[in-house]
Amino acid sequence: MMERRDFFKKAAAVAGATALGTSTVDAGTTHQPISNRKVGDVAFPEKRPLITFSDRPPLLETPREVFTCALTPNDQFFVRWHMPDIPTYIDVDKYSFTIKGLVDNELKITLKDLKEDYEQVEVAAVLQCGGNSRSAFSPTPGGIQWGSGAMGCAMWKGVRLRDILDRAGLKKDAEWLAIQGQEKAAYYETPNFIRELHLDELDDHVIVAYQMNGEDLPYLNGFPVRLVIPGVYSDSWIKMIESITVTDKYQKLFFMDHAYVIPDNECECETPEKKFPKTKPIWKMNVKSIIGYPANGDKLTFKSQAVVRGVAFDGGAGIKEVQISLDGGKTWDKAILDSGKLGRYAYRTFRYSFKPNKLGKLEIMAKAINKLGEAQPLAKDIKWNHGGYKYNGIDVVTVEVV
Ligand SMILES: Nc1nc2c(c(=O)[nH]1)N[C@H]1C(S)=C(S)[C@@H](COP(=O)(O)O)O[C@H]1N2
Ligand SMILES: [Mo]
Repeated sequence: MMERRDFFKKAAAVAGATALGTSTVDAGTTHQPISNRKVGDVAFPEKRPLITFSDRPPLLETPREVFTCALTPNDQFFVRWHMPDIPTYIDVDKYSFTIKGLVDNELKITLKDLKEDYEQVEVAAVLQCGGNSRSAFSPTPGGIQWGSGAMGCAMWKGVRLRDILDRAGLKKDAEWLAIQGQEKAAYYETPNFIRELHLDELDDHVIVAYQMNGEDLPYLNGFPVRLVIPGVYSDSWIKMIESITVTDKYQKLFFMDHAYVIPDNECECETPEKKFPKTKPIWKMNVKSIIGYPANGDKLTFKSQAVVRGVAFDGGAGIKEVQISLDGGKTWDKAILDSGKLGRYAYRTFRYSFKPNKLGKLEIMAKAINKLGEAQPLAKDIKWNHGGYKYNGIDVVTVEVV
């Protein structure tokens, strides 16, 4: 297996500089925004140019046109890290993660153990940041102004977390897992990136994954090993796992209590003027679709066949249908869905053919409905929250018919 270091050398050779090899940025800031969104002017290892919000930590968004295929290519898969300092070198032969705390046998699991000592499983699942599409909220909440590309779908391969915990043997008081990544906070006031999960929230689909779309995880997507929790927002999908600690108590760690939380009320909503006092962590994803083609500003030819294409998904109930409107939402027509063979946690791709019969601006809208009957709301009906989480308004692109 290639050492990760080699990837940096390669990226540096191609572009003259790699974003992560340099460390001129003061490490105290949690992120260093680049003022305008632009497609990569810095090279990131194993990545094609992506929409770049920051290089330290890397914050990279997938362009819309990638959302026409069911599996997102690894080199176009979005990237989100919280700390400016993430390990730039991992010794593959020495790497292991630990299972500790309230277990009968503390385990140190190497990549080889993971690949050889446990049953291997695969799951296709969407990884989506809770803040995906944040920039579509009105007014716009603070935070990274993601468009629709803080998401991707991959075929993940690894081992069931359950099987690992069974091997360790949970003590009878075991209730919570605290999962920690390898990166360390720059200053002691900044908490490490740890997520706490209740054991009841884990099912057999939760895996510790070392492979993505048939290859090693890309370095920036969590090499060598990350958590995959199908159907759930990705702040819980800890990358570059260092340890899993079993506890009997919830430890109130920063990212659970302060970030990635929404109002704990029926509508999960609040007003910009008044914060709802009680919060809960985001968890299951809501139903959503994104049009991959055409994109805003594209030109379609009058009276010739055009095909709208995109992806739809939800938290695992499964997509029932995707509807398209060409008249501002007055009438809706069914799009054709793919067979769904990747399973209920993956993207369903859709397509819709039509012939534009009017010259000028045309709005194309896509609305997904899941098997529970939940549908995407119109942008104007979207419920607002301070974190800018869970945006799932009906997607709209505006094209020009010429
Ligand atoms: N170790 C670690 N894991 C992490 C994070 C992080 O900062 N550190 N960020 C989380 C968040 S909020 C997101 S959106 C996803 C992003 O995963 P990706 O970079 O593979 O797209 O990783 C999650 N896991
Ligand atoms: Mo995220």
